[in-house]
Amino acid sequence: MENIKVLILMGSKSDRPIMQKAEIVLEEFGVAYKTMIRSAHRTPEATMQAVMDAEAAGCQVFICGAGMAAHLAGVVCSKTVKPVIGVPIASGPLQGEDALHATVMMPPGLPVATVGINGSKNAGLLAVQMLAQTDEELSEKLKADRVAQAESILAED
Ligand code: RP5
Repeated sequence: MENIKVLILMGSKSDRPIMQKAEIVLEEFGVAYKTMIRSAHRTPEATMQAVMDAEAAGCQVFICGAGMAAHLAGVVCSKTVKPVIGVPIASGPLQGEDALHATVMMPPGLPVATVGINGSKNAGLLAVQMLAQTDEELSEKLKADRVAQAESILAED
């Protein structure tokens, strides 16, 4: 794995259309990332290996998207002290209610920063904000993005 700042993991290729919104944000902000399909249940060993490989490659933030009994973010959190952002994905009959609870209700001591159901754009932005703590250029880009958002709302009158 080459140098990266963020690793995006998702439980299935069916999660890709949602998780691509996080990729788009990271690309817009020029943040190096890698995306992998790894499942807490279907590929537990490979998931752990991905976390270790990413840390060795300089990864500072993990973004994990999964649906249904979504344990991916929690399992990744068990293996790293880097921040983990969980994206509950609407799939299956409960349409993300299950994934939201499975992702956000971590036991005390193992925090996962959970965004809303299908909230992968915010996951990408939150990862950028975390990285911006030690990167003034990223911080300035975030401020410019907030200004652009406000201008776009005000222009809708
Ligand atoms: C979860 O089960 C995945 O994250 C996905 O959201 C859901 C369904 O997976 P597939 O059956 O589409 O592979 O593990």
